[in-house]
Amino acid sequence: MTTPVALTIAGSDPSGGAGIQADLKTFHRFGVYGEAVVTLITVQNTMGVRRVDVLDAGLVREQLHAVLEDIPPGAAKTGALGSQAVIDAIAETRFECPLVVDPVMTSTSGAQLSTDLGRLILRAFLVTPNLEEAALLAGFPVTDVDSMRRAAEKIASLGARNVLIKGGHLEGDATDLLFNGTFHKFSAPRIVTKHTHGTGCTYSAAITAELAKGTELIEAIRRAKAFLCDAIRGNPGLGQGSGPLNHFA
Ligand code: PXL
Repeated sequence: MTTPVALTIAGSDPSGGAGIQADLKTFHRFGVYGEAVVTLITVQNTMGVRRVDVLDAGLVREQLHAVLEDIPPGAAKTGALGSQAVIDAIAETRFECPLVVDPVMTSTSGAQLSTDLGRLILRAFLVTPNLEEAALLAGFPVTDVDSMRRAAEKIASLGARNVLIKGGHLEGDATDLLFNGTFHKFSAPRIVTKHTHGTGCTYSAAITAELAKGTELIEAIRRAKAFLCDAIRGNPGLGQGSGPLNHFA
């Protein structure tokens, strides 16, 4: 058995709860060797994002090529990308593995973290928007399960092979909807806590880790969601704001 490898292409969160830090911790938790190409550096803590510096697209491209030519991953994911030039650099790269696009557009505190993701969605094996991101991609409000269905079909029509809309912000159970030609629902009881920093990153990283191990998509999502619930429930209560999850749950 060779060691499974996953790659994240995302921004740095120095507080360790989101971005590449969350992704690497999650890969490790799933027994997957993690690689990380940095796209931008944030200055932030659990109380908010204070600054975002996007790296030069050429520097991102060189990191990506260095990694891909030497230790090719079994699955890759993108997070915050920061500029159209960075998005283009990734879209122009040939991936020999499934690419999960987490269409991070703004941070919870409102900082702009990516722009137009169209070219990348065309390349995506899976896109994982939350309700707000699904609305931006689909072009209409996404506020209930019916509009989640319509948005998932619309985003699939933009070229994504599979679309997982995360309904965690709806009332009631946390229900996510996968569209891969047919619809599949993934539900879990809502956990009430303010400590949800990095939930989206952690979820898509867990799915990517399972894909890197060769797990088929529906089972990968099922395992990732079970882990996410444990990670939220077991949050260490760190920080003065919206704190991180327990990535080692
Ligand atoms: O969770 C979205 C996200 C992704 N990547 C980075 C972030 C955030 C939110 O704060 O800082 C680097």
